[in-house]
Amino acid sequence: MKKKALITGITGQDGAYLAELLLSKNYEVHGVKRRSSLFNTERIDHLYQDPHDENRSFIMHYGDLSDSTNLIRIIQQVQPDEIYNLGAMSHVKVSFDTPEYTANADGIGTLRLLEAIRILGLTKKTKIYQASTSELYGLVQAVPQSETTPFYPRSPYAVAKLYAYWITVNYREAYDIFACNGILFNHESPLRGETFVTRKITRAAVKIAMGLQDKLYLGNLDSRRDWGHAKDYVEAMWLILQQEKPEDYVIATGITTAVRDFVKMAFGELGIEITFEGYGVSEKGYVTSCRNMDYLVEIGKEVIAVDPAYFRPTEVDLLIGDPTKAIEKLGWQIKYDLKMLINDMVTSDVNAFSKDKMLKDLGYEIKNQFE
Ligand code: NDP
Ligand code: GDR
Repeated sequence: MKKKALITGITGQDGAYLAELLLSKNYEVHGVKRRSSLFNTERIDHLYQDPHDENRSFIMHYGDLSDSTNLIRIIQQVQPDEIYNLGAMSHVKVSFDTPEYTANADGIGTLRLLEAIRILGLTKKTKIYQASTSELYGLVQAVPQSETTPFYPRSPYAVAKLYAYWITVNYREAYDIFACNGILFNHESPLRGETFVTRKITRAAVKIAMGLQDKLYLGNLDSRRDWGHAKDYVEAMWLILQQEKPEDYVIATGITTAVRDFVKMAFGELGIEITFEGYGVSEKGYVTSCRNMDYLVEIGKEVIAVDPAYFRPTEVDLLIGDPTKAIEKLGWQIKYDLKMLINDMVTSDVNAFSKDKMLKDLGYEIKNQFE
């Protein structure tokens, strides 16, 4: 019998990589997908299997973390061995605009899944992974941050995830559910949403190099993040649920980098050198050299500027995780360093935008997108 996994947030970055991983391990994979007015399955379309195929192992269910009746019905029908709760309103800045919805989906959504397991009598059968986050650490208490570092959340998103973290621990202790938190630090990939800072930067660097965009506006260039590759991180999610005892784990690289340096590295991957001048909102980034003959960016051109619209009411300045427990207990391995991650993202964006560049060169108008 194949193991069955249910993934909420399957249409997101991590959902797509995790679905691929579990299918490669011969799981029957079920995903919860929200109804949207346009297709929202681009990241998993390559995994599609015809619903008329009786032996298919990739199955989608319409659903939403705000609807407990729907979650109970799906879990009853699927009877999963493992649930991965990756669904969330995951954008920290947007959570300040939609705090109540964020609390509902990210906080109470987790409770709804745990209650569904209990109501359906699956506490001995179904293991659950909760997508917890380094945002829980928020205002720096100590570094590097480990499983024992105190939390101090700094956004409606992080506060909602704090509830989800503790309700997961509580249901583990109260009802003996195999429920675990993965406290994952930032992880990125070519599938990363376009409004998170890394993907915003790699896309813009490529578009600027190709003459498709003039300038990139960013917020806080000083904040530091511990960035890893999503492919490595979904391996950790799976490992966490394969242990004998349910426990919580920090997943991180242990290396931190400022947003400003990520910008330099992304442009550097394209052979373009950027120098920053000025301070705070007046800081700007200029092109100081271009080694790649395919890209005709002007030397001295101002390509980076700060727009305070991207500042957060409360910021998380420094994240750096200590993955010792995961490495020692799970045998988790980090395969991508930051340079490899950036190379993967930039290469993918070069492929994606080469078509736009060709169309522009032929005289077609290229539409801009909201960022
Ligand atoms: P994404 O934003 O890429 O994906 C989020 C997923 O959740 C999407 O599939 C989205 O659906 C779905 N979703 C949103 N709201 C609901 C809802 N109300 N009901 C059901 N599904 C919903 O996030 P990531 O893949 O990057 O992250 C996965 C999880 O890990 C999230 O919970 C995130 O908070 C957490 N996390 C992420 C980290 C990171 O660095 N990436 C680090 C630590 C934690 P749709 O496609 O329709 O929008
Ligand atoms: P984060 O990721 O908030 O850490 O949450 P994001 O990429 O949005 O921001 C990282 C840092 O970059 C600064 N920044 C900008 N951020 C965005 N989005 N856009 C900008 O223009 C910009 N300029 C500077 C931010 O201020 C911040 O300091 C991510 C999400 O995936 C969460 O779901 C997850 O829990 C955490 O990572 C770990």
